[in-house]
Amino acid sequence: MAIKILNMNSELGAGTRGASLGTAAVKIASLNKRSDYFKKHPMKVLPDLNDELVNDTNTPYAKNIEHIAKIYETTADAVKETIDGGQFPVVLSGDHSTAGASIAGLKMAHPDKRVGVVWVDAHGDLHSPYSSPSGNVHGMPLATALGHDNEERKINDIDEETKKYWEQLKNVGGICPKFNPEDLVFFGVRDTEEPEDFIMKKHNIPNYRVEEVRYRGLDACVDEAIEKLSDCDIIYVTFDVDSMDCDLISKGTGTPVSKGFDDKEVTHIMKKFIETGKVGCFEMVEVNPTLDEKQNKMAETAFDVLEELTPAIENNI
Ligand code: DIR
Ligand code: MN
Ligand code: MN
Ligand code: MN
Repeated sequence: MAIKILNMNSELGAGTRGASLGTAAVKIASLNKRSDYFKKHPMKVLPDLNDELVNDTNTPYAKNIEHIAKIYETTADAVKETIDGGQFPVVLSGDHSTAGASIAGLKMAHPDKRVGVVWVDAHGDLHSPYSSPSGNVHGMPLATALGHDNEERKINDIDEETKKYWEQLKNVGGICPKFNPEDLVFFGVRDTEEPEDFIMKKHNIPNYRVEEVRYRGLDACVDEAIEKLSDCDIIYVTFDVDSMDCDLISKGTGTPVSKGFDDKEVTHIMKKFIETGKVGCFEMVEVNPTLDEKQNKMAETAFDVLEELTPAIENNI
């Protein structure tokens, strides 16, 4: 299937600004590699609200949530329209908060289908405003899609405004939940907080850690995860670049974490899911070139991964 790139330069969900420059950095990487990737594939730039930030202290347990609620609508609609138009949405976003919107758009396009989610990330992104220690919404996209508040691990007494917008995030497209925790698999998660561990344990969500993948082998782990999602009709794959090892690759991402995958490993993992033919949306997030200590290495690596995965999408879906 032909891909369409949806570029949402969101950065309001991250703790550090600069993720909005991620896609531009990936584009620079492609040009430096003399690739015509961004000429060959149509790209729609979605309006971000980065300049409209007024007061992020209003809602400290979900910073900028009012703006992020608008970004959710825009992103979900764009994903749905792309699918309805017979194209495959590749979402290139800034911070990871948009992933909840992309899952919403996928579900809106396929309301009767069972959605599975493959989350390649150093983080669990399962927080709600009730449980988040940072108030950064990029740590919450899975909770919006799963429709959970994690009441059992409530630490924040959230205000009415946050509550209102949080309900909006969970109900984008008028569907809540978009998918169920039994249809979620993690790869590379290694930096979580207790409220997230609680959810992972409660629902027995598999997390293929870097050591396990290397010990058992990539194929054994991915085959098992594919089997786990075998009852799903359609799969969303998300690639947070901090799933990769920040010491090996680069620290050009908002929350770099050591001991992650290398670029070949993440590519192999995601390619195998794409080869099932069931993937309906792919997203790549959290490149932040302002934090890159190796010039533009994170964006270059992210571009390599994207370029490797694209023919798999075009040929298998
Ligand atoms: C942390 C970091 N768990 C938080 N989350 C990140 O702020 O909620 N997710 N970076 O990608
Ligand atoms: Mn993430
Ligand atoms: Mn992450
Ligand atoms: Mn953390």
